Amino acid sequence: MNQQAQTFGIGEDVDSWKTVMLIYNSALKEVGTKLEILNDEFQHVHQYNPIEYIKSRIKSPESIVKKLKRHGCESTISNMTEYINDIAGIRIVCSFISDIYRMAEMIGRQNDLTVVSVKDYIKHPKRSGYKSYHMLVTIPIFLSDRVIDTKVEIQIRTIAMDFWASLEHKIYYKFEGNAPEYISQELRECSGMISMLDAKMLSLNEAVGKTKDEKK
Ligand code: 0O2
Repeated sequence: MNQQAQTFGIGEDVDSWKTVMLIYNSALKEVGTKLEILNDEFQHVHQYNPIEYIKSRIKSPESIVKKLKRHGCESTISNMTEYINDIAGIRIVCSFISDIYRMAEMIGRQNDLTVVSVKDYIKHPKRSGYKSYHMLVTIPIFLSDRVIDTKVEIQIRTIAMDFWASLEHKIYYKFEGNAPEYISQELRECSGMISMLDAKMLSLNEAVGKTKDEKK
């Protein structure tokens, strides 16, 4: 039977909190499995793992309400599914910057995923110094009587970018977004150091690869 896919936030028989959470959780499982398969296949072909680790989470109700407020929207289920893109979020942490783009390309080639948008905060860091590669994708979730295209935000970053982002997140929230300028400035400087570290690690890794090839 061919079922017509319904996009979350448009088809309004997805009305209860529990149903919505069941669907987002299913989307996280589907995308998580896909990523593990890609990583296993990569390991099999290249004897190398591009992914260090994967974390996934469902956004907390408090964060959803806060974000809706920031968007100037009422806290309703339909606003939440329509306007909040990162209710289901997966973070892929890679060793090297080159792995990030490799992963993004592999994800983009998956036929049953639709890439809705991409934000490259590595090439274009945020003013805070934040760096990461974000992909908003939808994945069809097959329920017993309908198919729901569900949004998942994938953040791909290096270990160093993840280290910076999680500390900056803690500091930012301590000051509730109003950190003194010298702290923001120092965080931006730390972000620059992280980029140098990432670049250095990548060049060392490439140098080691070349040495290995020459020995063959
Ligand atoms: P939390 O608590 O991590 O969930 P959009 O509606 O998608 O266009 P949005 O959501 O602001 O607007 O998009 P963006 O910029 O892609 O940010 C999404 C997420 O990226 C954030 O979710 C953070 O997780 C992370 N992020 C973005 N900017 C920063 C930053 O400057 N520092 C840190 N540490 N993380 C950042 P939330 O909901 O804001 O927060």
